[in-house]
Amino acid sequence: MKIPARLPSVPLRSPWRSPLRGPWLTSVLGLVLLCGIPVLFLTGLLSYAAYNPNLSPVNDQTPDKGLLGFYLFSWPTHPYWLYRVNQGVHVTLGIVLVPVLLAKLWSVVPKLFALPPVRSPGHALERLSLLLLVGGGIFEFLTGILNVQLDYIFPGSFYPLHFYGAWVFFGAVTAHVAIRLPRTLRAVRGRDLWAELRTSRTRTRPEPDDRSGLVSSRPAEPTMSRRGALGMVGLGSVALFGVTAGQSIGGPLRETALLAPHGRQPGSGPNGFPVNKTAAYARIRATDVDDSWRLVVRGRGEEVSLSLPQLRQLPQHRSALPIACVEGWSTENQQWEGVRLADLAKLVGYAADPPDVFVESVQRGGAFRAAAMRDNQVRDGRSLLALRVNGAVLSHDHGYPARIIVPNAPGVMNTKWVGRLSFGATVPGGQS
Ligand SMILES: Nc1nc2c(c(=O)[nH]1)N[C@H]1C(S)=C(S)[C@@H](COP(=O)(O)O)O[C@H]1N2
Ligand SMILES: [Mo]
Repeated sequence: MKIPARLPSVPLRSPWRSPLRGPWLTSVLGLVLLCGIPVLFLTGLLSYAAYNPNLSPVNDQTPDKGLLGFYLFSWPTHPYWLYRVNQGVHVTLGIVLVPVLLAKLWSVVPKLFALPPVRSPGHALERLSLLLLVGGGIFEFLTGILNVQLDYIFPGSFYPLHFYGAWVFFGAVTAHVAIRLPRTLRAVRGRDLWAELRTSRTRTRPEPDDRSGLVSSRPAEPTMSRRGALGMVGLGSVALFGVTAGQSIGGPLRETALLAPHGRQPGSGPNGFPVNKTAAYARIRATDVDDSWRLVVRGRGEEVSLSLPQLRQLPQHRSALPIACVEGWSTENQQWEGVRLADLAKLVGYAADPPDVFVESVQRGGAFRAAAMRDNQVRDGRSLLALRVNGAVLSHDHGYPARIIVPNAPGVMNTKWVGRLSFGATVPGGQS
């Protein structure tokens, strides 16, 4: 197509002039997102279930999640690595898809600002669904990334925002796919991907205008080929993968996780693995955890108080478990050693079937100072009140004198600087 040097003046001159925009490019990017977003949704729902949010209001304060929480189940303790993998996939995939999401938004931007804004009731409905789609997508990616980067700037807690947002976003995605999939597949088949990847910038032509609203009505000369555009997005994703995945995979790759806010160099020795909140950050005073420290265990009308030497007198057990945080970073297996939660339940009247437990830290304020665990987690022989790790006493930052470690549980359940365990009907508002 020959582009006239001067276009005749038209009432609305589209400011969107990239010759790359068109249904094919949008559809290719859309299909990549279509593969990734369901995985994000599924791993997100599992991650939420892993909190046992029905043990509210301690674990989660999402109001009226009843309907959306229909699928919740008692989070299992087997396999012990499931949460670690689930969260690694969720966070890494979410970050890797960011360039694809941005490119997709760029490719449809003429439609988002199309005029007139509303042409008919049907068109109004479509625009509203696009608002939920685009708004929901940006919201989910933004809250997720901010949380991973420990930027808790959003109002209220991350969990309800990200959880409700996920349903809105996924609902909009489902509707969008239902409406657009045939057109998308047609558009993708309309051009040969391999031919496109061999087309240089100078031979790049706009897609034929199919009234999709994506193709520019007055395209400029290409400054890059479609191959270049897709390559840029792909390289962006690969680069993000490279600087993120190490925080979940661990080992020598931990050093490569440049974007990880936590523990690229967690130090050496038995306690040399990443710390989330340090003792100083959690404002644990020396006097909170000195020789005056006691563990209070409550149960069936009984209460016992144990000093650290007394805890050491109880049978000690080992379990090799990772810490896996909701933020995607995790540690390799650490060798924990301490007292079984089930044995502590026995001390306060639960000889056979230990119940749920409510765990409180000596930490006075701040998030994560308490958590509730279900009976299946208490019953597992690998669930410990750990006193030692990798053959040494716990460091202050890892929760000295005692912390919880439970297989397959989110890191946040592994309360540090534990002060009190309440077994039984002590979970405030519990509805297990
Ligand atoms: N008392 C207390 N326990 C806590 C936390 C906390 O801030 N305070 N952080 C939790 C979170 S979110 C995680 S991921 C793990 C991290 O354990 P680590 O710092 O030993 O790696 O501890 C958990 N236990
Ligand atoms: Mo965490």
